Amino acid sequence: MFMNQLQITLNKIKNVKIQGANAIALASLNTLAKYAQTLKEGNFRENRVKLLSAISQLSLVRPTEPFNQNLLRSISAIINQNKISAAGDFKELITGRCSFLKKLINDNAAKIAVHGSKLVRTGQKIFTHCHSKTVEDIFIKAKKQNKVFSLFNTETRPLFQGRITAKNLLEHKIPVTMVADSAAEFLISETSGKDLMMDLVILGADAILPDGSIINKIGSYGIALSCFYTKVPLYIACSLLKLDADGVITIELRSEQEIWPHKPKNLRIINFAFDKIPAQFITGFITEFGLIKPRQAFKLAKSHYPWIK
Ligand code: RUB
Repeated sequence: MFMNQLQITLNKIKNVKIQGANAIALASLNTLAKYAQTLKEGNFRENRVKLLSAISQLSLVRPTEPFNQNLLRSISAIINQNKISAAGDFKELITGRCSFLKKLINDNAAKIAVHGSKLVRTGQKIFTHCHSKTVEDIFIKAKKQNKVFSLFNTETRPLFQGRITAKNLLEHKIPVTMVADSAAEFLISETSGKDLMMDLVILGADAILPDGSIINKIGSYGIALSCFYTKVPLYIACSLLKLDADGVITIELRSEQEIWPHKPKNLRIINFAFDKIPAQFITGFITEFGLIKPRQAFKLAKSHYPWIK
């Protein structure tokens, strides 16, 4: 019965109905905690295999998500270290760890919102891309501090996550202007004119690499390049739990159908979900520990979260 619930979450994550690194990690932890409750007394080996298999499926459903993977890996490490046999103990262990990690995610997001809101000033034109809950929380926090600023964002094709950002921020009475993805670099540049040139760009991240570069929604590289060339500050808002300590990241390739459902037969389509922003283009990271330089991220993440692989 609950197998269905696991499958439902996996499908929602795969189909980007649940999207963004934070939401994916929270959905994984909620599902795993509920899944643990369905374990039956008796077969210790089977319970362990079931849990590890659920963790593995949740970890792999979006390959470019070290945040989700780091958190889930910490749970499989605990399962493997403990000599637990009773199903009741498994349930307690998994539920406890999932609650701890969910609290950590939410506490970190709240701290990032506070640190990030300090960068937002009245009168600014600020740009973002895709939908990042972390970035959205910064703008909502700044609005609650009575700062008056204008937000500009992209549609974020092919799945239009930019619409989620626009709708949510409009609900908080923040003025939003949307542009096509291909207009982003122009808008940020001086050529768009004084009234439209951006003052600040804040993006989210799916992964931090050991050299301080990051992985985020496809299109982020061009936006960062434009910021670098035009000298517009670019900040990345993300928890250091997004560190991919190996630095060997797979860029998720998604279905051709997302780009053109009934494409001509011989047309090849490559649908990259993410791209990479080199560290040199990034002004700073907005993290749970405050503003840091990209080169500081790896050491800081390892020292605060030694359990990251
Ligand atoms: C979402 C995306 C977001 C990051 C950060 O991509 O690239 O910027 O995941 O999000 P997708 P958050 O829509 O393909 O999941 O700050 O919410 O963790």
